[in-house]
Amino acid sequence: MLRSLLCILLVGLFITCSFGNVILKEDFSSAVSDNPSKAKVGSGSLDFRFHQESGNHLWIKDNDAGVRFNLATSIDDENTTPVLYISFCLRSLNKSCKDKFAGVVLYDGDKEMFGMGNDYGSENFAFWGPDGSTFQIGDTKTYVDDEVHMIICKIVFHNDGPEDIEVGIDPFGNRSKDRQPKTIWTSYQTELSFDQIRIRSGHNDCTWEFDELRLGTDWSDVMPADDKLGPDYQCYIDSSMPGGKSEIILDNVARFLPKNVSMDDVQPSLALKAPRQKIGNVPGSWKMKPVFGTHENRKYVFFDIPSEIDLYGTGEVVGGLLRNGHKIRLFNMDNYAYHDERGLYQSHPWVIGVRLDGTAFGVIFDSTWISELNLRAGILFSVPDRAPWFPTIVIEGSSPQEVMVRLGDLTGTMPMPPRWALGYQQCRYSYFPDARAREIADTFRAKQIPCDVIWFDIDYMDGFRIFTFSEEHYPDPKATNNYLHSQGFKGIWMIDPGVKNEPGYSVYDSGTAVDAWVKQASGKPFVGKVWPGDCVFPDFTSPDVRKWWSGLYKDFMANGIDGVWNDMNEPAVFGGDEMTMPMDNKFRGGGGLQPGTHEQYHNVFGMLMTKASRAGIQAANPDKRPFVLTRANYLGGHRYAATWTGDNNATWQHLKWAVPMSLNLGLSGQPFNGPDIGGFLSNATPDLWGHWIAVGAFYPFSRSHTCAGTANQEPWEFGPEVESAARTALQRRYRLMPYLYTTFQESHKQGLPVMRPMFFADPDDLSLRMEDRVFLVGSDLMVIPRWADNAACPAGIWQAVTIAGEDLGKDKYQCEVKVRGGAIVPLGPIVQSTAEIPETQALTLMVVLDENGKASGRLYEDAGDGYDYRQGEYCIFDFDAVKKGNKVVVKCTKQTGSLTLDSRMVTVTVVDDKGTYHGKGDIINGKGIAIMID
Ligand code: MIG
Repeated sequence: MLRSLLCILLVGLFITCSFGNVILKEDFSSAVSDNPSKAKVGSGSLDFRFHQESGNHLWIKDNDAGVRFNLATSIDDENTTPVLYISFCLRSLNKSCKDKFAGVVLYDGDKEMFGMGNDYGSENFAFWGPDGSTFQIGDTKTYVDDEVHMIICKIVFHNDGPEDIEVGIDPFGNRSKDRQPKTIWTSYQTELSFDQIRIRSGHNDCTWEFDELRLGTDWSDVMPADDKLGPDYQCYIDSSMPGGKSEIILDNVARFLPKNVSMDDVQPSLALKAPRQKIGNVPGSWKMKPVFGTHENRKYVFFDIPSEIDLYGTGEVVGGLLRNGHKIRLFNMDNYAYHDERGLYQSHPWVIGVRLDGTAFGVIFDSTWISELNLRAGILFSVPDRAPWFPTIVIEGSSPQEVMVRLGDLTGTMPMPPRWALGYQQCRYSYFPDARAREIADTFRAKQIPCDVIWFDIDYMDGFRIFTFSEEHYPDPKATNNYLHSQGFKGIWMIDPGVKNEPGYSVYDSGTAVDAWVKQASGKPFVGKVWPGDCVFPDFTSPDVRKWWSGLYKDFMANGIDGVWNDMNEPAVFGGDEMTMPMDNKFRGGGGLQPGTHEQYHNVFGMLMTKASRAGIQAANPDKRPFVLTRANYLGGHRYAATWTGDNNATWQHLKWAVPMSLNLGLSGQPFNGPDIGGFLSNATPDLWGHWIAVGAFYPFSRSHTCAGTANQEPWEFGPEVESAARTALQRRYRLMPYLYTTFQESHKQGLPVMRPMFFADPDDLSLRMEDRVFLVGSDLMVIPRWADNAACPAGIWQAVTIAGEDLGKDKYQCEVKVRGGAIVPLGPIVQSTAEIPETQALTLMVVLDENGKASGRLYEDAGDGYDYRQGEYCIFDFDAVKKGNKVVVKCTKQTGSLTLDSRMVTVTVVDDKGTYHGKGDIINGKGIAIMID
C-alpha cells in the first residue's frame, strides 16, 4: 500500500526536502499574504524558536478556511516506515472565550484528514480524524487566557494496516523519560495522506496565537531550538572567561567564581546562613563545572548538562513538577490570579537536578538581583551586566535527599514551629467585626470540625494603618484573642510593609525619626499607593530600620496576638511598573550590605522584612516560638517565615498546580508552605472545595482563605456532604499530628521537605520523576488525590490505610492514603485543636511490615511551644516491629532526650492486605506488644 506525503514543500518558504530534515522552516509572513482575510501576523513571524513573550508568532482570528500551506511533494516508499513529527504552540489571547476552535489541520485535497487543537465542544485539546473519531486530552482547558500549550504529534505510516498516532501536550512540562511524546492515542483506523496544512480558527471572534509550528521526520526536528545548544548558547560560551576559580566550602559542595573575581568583590550572601570559607580544592573528577560569560549586556553562568537530567526546585513556579524546558524570571511579583511563568511572589535562584541513576546535584546562584533561570537547554542563569559577579555554589549528593540536607547546612533549616501552626487554619479577607470572628470560632467547635487558628486580614486595621485597630471592627482586640484562646484557638493578624504617609500617625512619625524610608533616586522618600493610600516603605536592608521595625511588635503582640502575617511585601505598589516601586529607588544597606538599588534588593525585600518581624515577635514573647507567614520570599527565607502561594484561583487548574508548586517550594528549601485551600479568587463550587480540603488536609501549611467579595468558604458553607468530608479530612490531619510533628522536627534538623515528591521514594525509578499529583508526607505516607488517575507509584509495599474511620466508598473526596511497607506511623487521638493535646497523648502505632516482616518508626515529642527542647526536654522514641510466624512484636528500642518515660500504654494496629489487627500494651515496659495476624 502506498502512502503519499512527507517531504513537504511550502509555497514561498525555505525548504529542505530530504527525508530526515526539518521540513517547515523560517518565515511565515509571505504565506500569510495568500490569506489576508482575517489572519494577522504579529510583529515578526513564526520563527520556530520556543515560545517567546512577544513577537514572532501568528495571530489568527475567525478564519475557518485557515492560513494554508501546500505540501508540495510526496514520497512513496514501500521499504521504509515513514514517520512524521509535528509540533506547535497555541494559546488563546482572550479571557474565558469559550465555544471556539483553533488548530492545525492536515488536508488531502479539500478533505480534512487529521487535526489537532482546541475543541469547541469540550474546550479541551482534541485530536480528530476523517472518520469522525476524536480524542480529547482532559483538563487542558485552552480558553484560559495566556496559557501556552505546546502540542506534539508523531504519526507512524505503516505500509500495512492503520497508522500509529501518538500525541502529547507540553512535552517539557509533562514528558516521558526519553522526551518522546506520551502515547495517548494509537492505531488510527484510516490510511492517511496529506497535501496541505492549514492553521485554522473559528467561532466567537476569539484571537489565537500560534507559534513555532514545526514538521519533521525526527523528534529532534520538532524540538524547540533552545533545547539544543543553539547559536545563542554558543555565544555565551565563546565569550566566557575560561578557567574560573573553584574551591570546596563543605563536603561535596564547591563554589565557583569567574577568573578575575575574588570573594572580596562579591556581595555578602543573604541566602546562606553564614559565610563559608575554603576548606579544600575541587577535585578534577568534579562533574558540574560552570562556564561564565557575558553577552548582550548580561552576565551568564551556564552548565551544559545532558537533557536526560530531571530538574526541579526553582522556587515558587506555575506548572508541572519537572522544570526542564522552563524559563523562570526571578522577580517577586504580586501576580494576582497567576496563570503563567512571569514571576510569582518569591524568588529562589536554585535548581536541583536528578540523574538517571538517582544521584543528584543542586546549584545556588548566589545573587539577589532580578535575574533569569533558563532550563531550556542545560542550566543558564543570568543577571544584568550592572549586577556584580556572584558565587555559584554546586552541591553533589548520592540522592536528592542528600542534596536537600546539604542545602540545609548552607542556608540553615526551618526553625521549629509551634505545634499549633501545624493545625488547620481558617481565614478570609476579612472576618469582621469581632463578633463574626467569634462566630466562626464557635461554629467550628459546635460542628466539631478541628481548627487551630482564626486569621485577621487588613480590615481589622484603622484605615489600613499597620499596627492599629479599627474602633468599629475591633475595639478590643485583646478581648477577641482572649476569647479565641479560651476556645483553643490562636489568632494571626496581618502586617503589610506600606506605612501610611501621614504625619501624626505614630508608625510614620517613629519611622521618620529614624529615617526609615526607601528613597527615590532623588534622595526623597519614595511614596507609593497601597491600601492606606499614599505610603512610605521601610528600608529593610538597614539593620537600624529592622531594629525599629522589630520594636513595633512589642505593644502589638501584647494584645494576645499569636502570629503575624506579612503580605504585599514584594513590595506591591498599586499603579507601579509591574506592581512595584521604581527600579532606581535607593536602599542604604548596612551591617555588611552595600547601598544599592531596588533592582538589587527587590527580591529580598520580603525576606528582610520577615527577618525583622520575626526578631520583633521573638523579643515580644521570648518564651514562645514565633510564627510568621510571608507572601514574598527569597532562598533562605524559611529561616524567618512560613509561606503561602498568594492569590490563586478557585479552579481545578489551580487545585492541581498547587501540588507541584508546594513540592518545588519544598525542594527549594521552604518546607512550611501551602496554597489558599479553595482558591483565593472567585467562588469555589462545593465539589472543588470538597476535593481541595481533602488534599489540603495534607499540605504542610493548611489554611483555607478567600478574597473579599467572594462567597463564604468555611467548611459548612457547601452543604452537608462537603461539610462531612471536611470534618473527616481534618480529623485525619489531627490524628496524624504526632507523625506530622515528627516530620517537621526532621525537617528542622535536616532540611528535608515535609511534603515530598514521589520520586523521593525511589530516586532511580524513572517512572516517578514526573508524578506531581500524588505526593509523600515525610517518607512513609503517600497521599493520592481522588482526581489523580493512573498515578505512578513506587515499587514495593504501599498499604492503603484508614486514618480516621473514613470510607472512601461513601466519601468521594477523601484522598487515598498509603503507608510504606517497613514503616511505623504514630497517630494521636482526634482532637478539635492542638491545644487539647496533653503532654503524653494517647498513641496508636500503625505498623505496615515490609517484605521481610519488619518495620521501624520514630516519634518526636516536646512541649509543642517554647524552647525547653533546646535544653534536651524532648523525647525521641524509636520503635520497631518484627514478625515471627503469625506474631508481630512491636517495641520501643530507644528513647533519647530528657523526657524519657518508664511506661507508656499504646494501641498497635498492624495493617496488611488481609486485614487490620489490633493490640494494646505498654510499649516501653516489658517485652513489647505482641499481635497475632492471619
Ligand atoms: O491586594 O489583605 O495575597 O491573601 O487577603 C490584596 C488582602 C491584598 C493579598 C493577599 C491576600 C489578602 C489580601 N492581600
